[in-house]
Amino acid sequence: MQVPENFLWGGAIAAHQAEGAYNTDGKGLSVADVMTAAGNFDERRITNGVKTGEFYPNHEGIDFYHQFPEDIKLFAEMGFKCFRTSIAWSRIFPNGDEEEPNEAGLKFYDRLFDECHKYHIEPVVTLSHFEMPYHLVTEYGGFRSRKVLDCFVHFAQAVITRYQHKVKYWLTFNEINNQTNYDRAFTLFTNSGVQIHEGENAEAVMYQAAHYEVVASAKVVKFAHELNSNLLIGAMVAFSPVYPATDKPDDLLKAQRAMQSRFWFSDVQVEGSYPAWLRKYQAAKQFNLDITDADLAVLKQGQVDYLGFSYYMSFATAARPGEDEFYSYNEATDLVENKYVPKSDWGWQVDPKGLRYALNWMNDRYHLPLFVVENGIGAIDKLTVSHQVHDDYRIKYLRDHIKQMELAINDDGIDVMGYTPWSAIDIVSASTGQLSKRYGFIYVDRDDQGNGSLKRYRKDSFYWYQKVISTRGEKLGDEYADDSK
Ligand code: P53
Repeated sequence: MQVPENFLWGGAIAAHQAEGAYNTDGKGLSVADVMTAAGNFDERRITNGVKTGEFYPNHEGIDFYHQFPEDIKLFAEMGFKCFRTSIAWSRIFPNGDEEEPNEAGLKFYDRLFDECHKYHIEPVVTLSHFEMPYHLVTEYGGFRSRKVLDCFVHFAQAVITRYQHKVKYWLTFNEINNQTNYDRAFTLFTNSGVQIHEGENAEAVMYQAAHYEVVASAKVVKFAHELNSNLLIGAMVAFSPVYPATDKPDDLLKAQRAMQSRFWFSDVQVEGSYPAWLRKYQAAKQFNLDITDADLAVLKQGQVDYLGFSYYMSFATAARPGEDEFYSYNEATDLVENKYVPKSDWGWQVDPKGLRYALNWMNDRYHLPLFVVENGIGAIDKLTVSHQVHDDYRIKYLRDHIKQMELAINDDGIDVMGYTPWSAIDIVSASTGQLSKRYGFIYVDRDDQGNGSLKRYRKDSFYWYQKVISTRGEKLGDEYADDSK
């Protein structure tokens, strides 16, 4: 089985997890710059500004800011057709609310995109990937404020205008639906710059922030379409499907509500309007949201061109005893284990067939081209004395997922634009801040405390992926055991 000729094979990272240089060339602090490192199962702490004596892994990242020419050369060696990264908002608008952009920040991305084009690698660019200017949090409370909607649109207009001839593929908000997990401080903070105060209803705050984001997204889509008809603007959701735990009708209704709760974001971004159930739900729960008729009109004018999504794992849920008629879904409390799928060392349920399900589910619902912009497994890698990394577990994970994607393309007839596994190179983990939770094809010599030479080494998966790309997905390495059957 192969994928089409023009398929965009590549790899993905995000600015804040790789670039480092957190205060270089006029960059302002971002939300990622005030988050400490954690372990496999605890949360990163969010400090009140940058504190001396704390370790902030994103401050140095993997120094991609300075080493990107060498890294892109390695991506080209693997045969990448595209490279997904994000623009660090606070390089361009250090505080987020300035009128004029920071030219030094803009120049950095000119150099980065030019370097990609040198090797015929198409940049795929996320506008907001967990790295909004920290000043927007302290001054306005992040996306709980309509002011921040305008700041984002201003930022997006500046960079889309500047790079329109270098970047064709854009994504607005990374994993905009992660905040369905509104009880987890990390998610609301990284997605929206929102911190919940004592006594506040986090679910209501999430719906308000996300509303401003979908309106901002629509404004950006409209702007880009009017600016240059070559541009393609996508939405981006985390696709963890939520399966019903059993065949009980109540579990099915619960799982359906879970899927509606996780995907109303893309429903709005694709359809240009809110699903009816959600407006009923928000009214019944008396969330009292600022959603105006003018906003609803804006949503209609900015429907996305394609849907990007991440796929790492699947979830399962069961109805609670005494569930009310809303089957309200709270991701922090309503997930159950799925005994049919194994877990990674970080507890993520590994389920390759869920990717084929994801592609079919979104194709049935949205009828838009789909782009797998993240997929991968975080694992501990060992560098041998001869600087090799035998990461057969990563090869197996990616191989099993690519197989399912190829079935979706070839047997189910789904339009998949490309595949950019997470991550092109080892970077700082978003949820834990660890470097030891590695995802890359390229090993970076750095540990969780920030020690190491930052030297890059090709892993076994590097050579494996090179072959996958050069055979258009035909040679997936059948010597690696397949227990997905
Ligand atoms: P890390 C939660 C669930 C699924 C994907 O994640 C997630 C998250 C938030 O961590 O994030 C995406 O590094 C995200 C990337 C992130 C990657 O998945 O926590 O878009 O920034 O690095 C992997 O193991």
